[in-house]
Amino acid sequence: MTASGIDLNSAADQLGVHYQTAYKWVRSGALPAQQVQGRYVLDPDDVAAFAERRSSPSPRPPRRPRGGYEQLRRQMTTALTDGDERTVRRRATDLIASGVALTTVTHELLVPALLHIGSEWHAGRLPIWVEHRASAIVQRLLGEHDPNPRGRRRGTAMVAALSGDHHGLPTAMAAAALREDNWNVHHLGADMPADELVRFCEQHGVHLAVLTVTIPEARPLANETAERIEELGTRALVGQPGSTLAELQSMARDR
Ligand code: B12
Repeated sequence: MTASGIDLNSAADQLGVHYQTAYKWVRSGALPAQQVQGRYVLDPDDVAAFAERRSSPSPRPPRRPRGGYEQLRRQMTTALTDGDERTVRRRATDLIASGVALTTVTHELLVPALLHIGSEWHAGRLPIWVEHRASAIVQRLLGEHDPNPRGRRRGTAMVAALSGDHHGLPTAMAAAALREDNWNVHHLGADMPADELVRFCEQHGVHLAVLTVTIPEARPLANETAERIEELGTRALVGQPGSTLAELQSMARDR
């Protein structure tokens, strides 16, 4: 510590990094510092502001593939329908590696493909195993790219669908979207008994309960369970088919 500021060693300690890392930030201009008699001196306010910037979640820039999503959407739908897992993985992994958020890949490509497969199955044009195979591919993909962003967590969330609703995939999508938005998430999947869910929230310091609904029969129980969870003082959100992951992220952030 000097009279007018702190030295680089103290700044590195405050930032929780090695001296060399802090030195690199100073050299690159990211961390402001002055040289006084051959030594770096840093303003404590600059160090605190830098620490704040580092700990706050950095939303990914909304990148778009050059040709937009339309063509990719068609390719993804065909690949998922055909069970061509290699193409599905390659397309998704390339996008994610180029900076596109997993939530965007899910919303722009995977959700439309699943909606298409669901309606083709409903119309009798696709057998049920196509739906099962596509679900399994998407499930693996989401697991493989499970987000773990930098920055402080917003709080602890729980995501589940209630007993009778076997659609686990939308719960996995919601869990991934919340993780990508810096929530610590307990993903309990589908077909969860209401009493267990309420008890879980009570015992695990859950700040936000997210109940996914995919079939209309599941809605009354989801609403009733959300009320029970709210009575514990925990916020509860209930989704519905067609509600988006961006809506979920924004509702979750609202206090
Ligand atoms: C895959 C699938 C299955 C798989 C599920 C596998 C799995 N692991 O999830 C299996 C084969 C098990 C299955 C079973 C059945 N299915 Co199904 N299934 C589908 C399919 C193709 C995709 C489901 C999905 O992942 N949806 C997620 C995305 C694609 O859609 P979404 O609903 O908009 O979800 C978003 C929101 O939920 C949001 N979200 C999630 N949580 C939250 C929370 C908040 C707060 C917010 C804001 C947003 C949010 O995130 C999602 C992504 O954006 C749909 C087609 C469809 N239209 O959805 C049919 C569909 C849902 N199934 C249907 C049916 C009928 C069934 C069965 C009854 C079939 C049968 N006779 O056995 C059973 C039901 C079993 C049960 N009791 O639940 C119907 C439902 C019709 C209806 N309105 O009731 C659909 C719509 C197909 C159709 N077109 O007819 N299914």
